[in-house]
Amino acid sequence: MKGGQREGRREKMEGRWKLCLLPVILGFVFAQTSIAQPATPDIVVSVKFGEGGGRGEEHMPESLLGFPDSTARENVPTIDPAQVLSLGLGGEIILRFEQVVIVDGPGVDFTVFENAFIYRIGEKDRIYAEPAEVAVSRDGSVFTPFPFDSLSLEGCAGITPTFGDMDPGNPEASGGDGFDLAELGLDSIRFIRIRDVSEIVKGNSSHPFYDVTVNGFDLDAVVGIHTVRNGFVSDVEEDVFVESWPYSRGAKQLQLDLRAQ
Ligand SMILES: [Ca+2]
Ligand SMILES: [Ca+2]
Repeated sequence: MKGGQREGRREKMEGRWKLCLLPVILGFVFAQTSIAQPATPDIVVSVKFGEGGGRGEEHMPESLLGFPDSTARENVPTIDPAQVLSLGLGGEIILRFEQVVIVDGPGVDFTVFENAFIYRIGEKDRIYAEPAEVAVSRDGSVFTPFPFDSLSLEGCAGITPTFGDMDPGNPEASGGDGFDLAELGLDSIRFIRIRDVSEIVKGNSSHPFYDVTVNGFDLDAVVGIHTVRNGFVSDVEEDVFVESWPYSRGAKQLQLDLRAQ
């Protein structure tokens, strides 16, 4: 075999080896960057209560930064103030994921748990819904809302009961309302804003979900399903809220850690 041919064959073999290794390398990178365990938010960035809101305020942020209340069932809503926070009519809350970023994976990327429940009038089952618009953001200032239907409430949070005895990381089983970033064309987000829109139900006695006692969204939990640990998504904007985080798990320590970096 001539030197040139041998050289050519060696390059070809190396090329094949590299091709063989490619899936292994890609698999490793994939395993490193995704998919982390289901994750919950780390920080309540801000809360604005609407009329009738504020119940459970003394238990936040802890009440909102874990998995949903394990005792919640489809006809036994969570009313424990240590588990849910009432936003009130038109109230709003912004949550931040600090340790992970939520990314667009197949299907639902995060689930919002309220205390919607099923009740019976005559022979008919009805859902007691206190709906909210859900919006997401990468940087904490520009939010993109998920569209919703004001009659069917499809696209809102606060319409599907919670199955607290099921895996909160499995949207098929957990209940709650799931949101898919692909619907907005976004690949990753860090902030979730939940804004009560119960007025569209309460203010219209012919609305399919009308109930005179509706008084605003009650947040139990938010769970990120597709998440990536911090540092693996470099293009997510850092925020400007460090100085003003009012409610977070170990807020002070987190600020010190970040400043030290
Ligand atoms: Ca809770
Ligand atoms: Ca998705």
